[in-house]
Amino acid sequence: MIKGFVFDLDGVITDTAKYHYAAWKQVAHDELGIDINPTVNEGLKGVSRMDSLNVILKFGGKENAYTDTEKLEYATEKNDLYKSLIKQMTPADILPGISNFLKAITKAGYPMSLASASRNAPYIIDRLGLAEYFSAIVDPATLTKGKPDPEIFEKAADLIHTPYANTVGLEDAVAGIEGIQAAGMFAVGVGKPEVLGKADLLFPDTAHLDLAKIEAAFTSQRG
Ligand code: G16
Ligand code: MG
Repeated sequence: MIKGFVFDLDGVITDTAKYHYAAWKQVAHDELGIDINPTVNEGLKGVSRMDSLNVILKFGGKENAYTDTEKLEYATEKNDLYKSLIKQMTPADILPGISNFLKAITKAGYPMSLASASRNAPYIIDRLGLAEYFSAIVDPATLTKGKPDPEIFEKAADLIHTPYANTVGLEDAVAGIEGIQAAGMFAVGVGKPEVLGKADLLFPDTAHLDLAKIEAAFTSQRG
């Protein structure tokens, strides 16, 4: 039986990707002379801040052009810009269906925690007015590896004291689905079958998330 839920943030609860993209686009153009596009942006989703910078530098053929100190400066500049953009977020930025889905999970008595790679996650959850639903938020600064490693999902489940085999993870990215499954959890995907075909259960978008369907699929696959 299901004992708890762990959630990704970007792409599942809200769309922060557009703000990350706007901030990286500006820093990449102004500071690095690299023009990124939506395809590059896809590769930044769920990826940590410094790893995102490395993806951009690789795309621009400048992997070895900067010192660690310079890279830290650019990452900080991006984050300052990003923070100024997310200041405008409100509960209207919660993705469709998510508020009701979180309410249904709470009503059913399952604990929830957040498995986001973003160091800004607590601030965003607060801006969205969703703090009451999450018992815990993983601190990405404590992680040694990024998704698809299962570490972030294991920490999220540990924080709500649920055995991995009885924990459901929600994700919109392939690396996230892989991490959830590597932790032995039940992976619920939000997105297209061509991309997230490996998920244990897939919904086309957040508006279609349905707790009863998740419980039924979990029971039929795991008992
Ligand atoms: C999110 C975004 C990534 C971002 C990462 C780190 O991951 O998808 O694009 O680079 O967080 O964010 P920050 O710079 O705020 O620490 P997730 O795991 O919520 O999908
Ligand atoms: Mg995501």
